[in-house]
Amino acid sequence: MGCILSRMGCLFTECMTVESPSKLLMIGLDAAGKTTILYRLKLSKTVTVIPTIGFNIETITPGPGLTFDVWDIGYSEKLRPLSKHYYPGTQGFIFVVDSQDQERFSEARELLHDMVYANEMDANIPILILANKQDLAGAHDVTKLIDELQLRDLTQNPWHIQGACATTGDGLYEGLIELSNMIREYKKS
Ligand SMILES: Nc1nc2c(ncn2[C@@H]2O[C@H](COP(=O)(O)OP(=O)(O)OP(=O)(O)O)[C@@H](O)[C@H]2O)c(=O)[nH]1
Ligand SMILES: [Mg+2]
Repeated sequence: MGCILSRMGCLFTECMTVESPSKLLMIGLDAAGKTTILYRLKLSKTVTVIPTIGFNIETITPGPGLTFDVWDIGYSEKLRPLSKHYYPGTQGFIFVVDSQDQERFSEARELLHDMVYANEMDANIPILILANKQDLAGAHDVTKLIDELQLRDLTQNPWHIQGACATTGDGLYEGLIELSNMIREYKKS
């Protein structure tokens, strides 16, 4: 009897242990589309956005079994040195790049690599790179962006690059599935 009660107790505890959502930090240059992505995922529609001062936080559930707390950090030269304060507790990064904005690829690359090699960051945190604005003429595809952003140099962190369009939602779900799989492996390690 005691044994049965004890097993029931264990089952009860398991049922009550709900895994908390993974914290994702979303970073990228201004106008890359971070806030548009956040609200596309949250509300399934395109909202009119203005440049973000500070940050937005939303819990999103893009699919069954997928729940994330997403921190969308507005890009501003003034706020940039503060970014590291958002790192603690982060289990995954989303780096958003405007795939059409060739003139700023080197700036985007610098931001990404600075973030990855920041001392405060765990060396194994998975990164999803969203190659956003694929709907625009002249947008670079993921193969070109792997070179432009020098992703092969990111040898410590697992990463995945996904073409996306925030205004239609194309590619966002697929990217988050990959990120979720990488986070599962990361949590095991
Ligand atoms: N055509 C197109 N436009 C997009 C897409 N994603 C975002 N935009 C537009 O790009 C502009 C900037 O988007 P935001 O979401 O404000 O960019 P952000 O990265 O949050 O910028 P900051 O808050 O300044 O850091 C807006 O006019 C969006 O409508 C996309 O996939 N395709
Ligand atoms: Mg924004």
